[in-house]
Amino acid sequence: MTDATPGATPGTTATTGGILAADVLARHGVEVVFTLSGGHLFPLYDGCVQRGIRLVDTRHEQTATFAAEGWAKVTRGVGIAALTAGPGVTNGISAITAAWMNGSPLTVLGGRAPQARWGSGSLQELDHVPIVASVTKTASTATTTARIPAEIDAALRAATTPHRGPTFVDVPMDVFFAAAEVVLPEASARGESAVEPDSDAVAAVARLAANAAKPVLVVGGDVYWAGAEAAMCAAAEAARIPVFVNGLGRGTLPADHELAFSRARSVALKGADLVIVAGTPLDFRLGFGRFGDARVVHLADTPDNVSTNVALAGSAAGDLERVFALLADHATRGARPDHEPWIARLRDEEDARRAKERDGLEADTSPIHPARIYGELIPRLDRDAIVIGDGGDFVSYAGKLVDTYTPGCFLDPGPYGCLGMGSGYALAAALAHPERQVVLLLGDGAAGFSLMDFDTLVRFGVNVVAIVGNNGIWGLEKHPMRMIYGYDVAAELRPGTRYDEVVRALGGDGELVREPDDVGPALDRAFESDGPVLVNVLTDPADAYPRSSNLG
Ligand SMILES: Cc1ncc(C[n+]2csc(CCOP(=O)(O)OP(=O)(O)O)c2C)c(N)n1
Ligand SMILES: [Mg+2]
Repeated sequence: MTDATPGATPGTTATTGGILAADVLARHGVEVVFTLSGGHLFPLYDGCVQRGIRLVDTRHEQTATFAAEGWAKVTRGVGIAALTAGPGVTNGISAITAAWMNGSPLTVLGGRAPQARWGSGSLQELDHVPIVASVTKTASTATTTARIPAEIDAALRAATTPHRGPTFVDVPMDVFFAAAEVVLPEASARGESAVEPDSDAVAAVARLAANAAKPVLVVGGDVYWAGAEAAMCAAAEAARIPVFVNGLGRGTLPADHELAFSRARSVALKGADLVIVAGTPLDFRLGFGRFGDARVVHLADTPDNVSTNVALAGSAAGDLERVFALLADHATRGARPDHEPWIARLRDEEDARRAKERDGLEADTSPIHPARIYGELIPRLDRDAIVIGDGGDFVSYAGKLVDTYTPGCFLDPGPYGCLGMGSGYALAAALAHPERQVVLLLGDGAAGFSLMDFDTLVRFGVNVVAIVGNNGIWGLEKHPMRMIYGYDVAAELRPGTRYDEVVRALGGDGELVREPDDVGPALDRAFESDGPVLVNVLTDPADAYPRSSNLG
């Protein structure tokens, strides 16, 4: 070791692999690394301590990795998870896969058995790279200490370059502990690598929009990741196009904007003559891109992400902020049919459907109707409250009933649909935005995947209000199985389990609610309380969320 002086000036320096890794993270503005301890990672921990990067240690690598993805979702910066060799990395794979499907910028640093003895059967000796390769943009091993900065720098750049996604670097233990002299790479500015869209393609899309009488714009997560919400809003306003949001696109147009719609979605998508889908795949959430007789346009952040599911009337790929800026420019110049009758029709539909929701929101039946919980929660939410949904039917109600006004404020697992992301996302949201309300909605089934990580929420002293919709069943599986087979199996949980007492035992707070009128006061107490609180609401197991399909 030539120079491992704590606080040595970054630049040309001879220092340990762990400090080199931390230097690169710091240059990219990384403030927090989510992890769970393992000896393979000690040099990285030491580097983070030397360079002032906060280590947040969880109780499961799945939570650490979801927390890193959640950090990305609530900050739009890269999230970092450090996972120890072997089972540490494999425990993170569901969360890495979720980030892959969500296009979330995530870099996972893995420990790895020593290189010098590779093949001799060291503890936890596993080649992670081929295992994670199919769900990451890049996956590599830093084979020498001198390579660590370049490998991690490349991984961070790849993760944050559109189309964003997870990247992976593992570092053999002996390589991590050793020292090297390296010139550290310069960190790149955010968005530097965004691709300029083809202006002719955008002009063709603008012509389609200008000829449509009943257009609809569907906005997804890549608009959020691109920071393109203002440009999108300007384009929608200039072209007078009704907007629906999808996934992490929620909040890019505030729910109370005059062009924002949600409940009228099925009517709009069936009745439209043009559907422009921006920054989200034409997947099961969007009927695989088939919208009645409408022509379909796909706007994506890279050419590779333009859908091939359906014949498209038009498409454009590249920096979505630029795409919308160009569309707005075209819309302010040309003539177009009057969209106001179409907008008014959708507004009538929206209002009628909202009016029908009142019964559920105000239901005073016992056992409690899940919608009643939202009837109590919604008026207590700030405009920038971060709401996280981890569960089945209980969370489907939230997806429908909770309106989002601020970007990055409604977090669901995305198309991978992995239960168990809740505690990790909540941890990250509350650490990144300690001044905001963070509400974690949990099905009782979903709660079982990560309830132990309320210990982490307690240790880090974060304010999270968790609400369990406790129906004693895996509702989103039980009801559909009954419909198909006339009976169900493997769908029962124990009724009335005291998840609130689990959280109390871990050092947080919690209470049980059995009656509808007690929900509101319990939520008031939870929002006033310091640290994590779990409000365990016993709900009606007979209630099934009305849906047409859950498998896609
Ligand atoms: C990791 C994982 N395992 C299983 C599933 C399948 N699954 C989807 S919804 C659901 C039921 C969720 O039950 P709960 O959280 O209690 O919510 P409820 O539907 O009862 O409101 C299950 C098991 C999944 N999506 N993810
Ligand atoms: Mg349940």
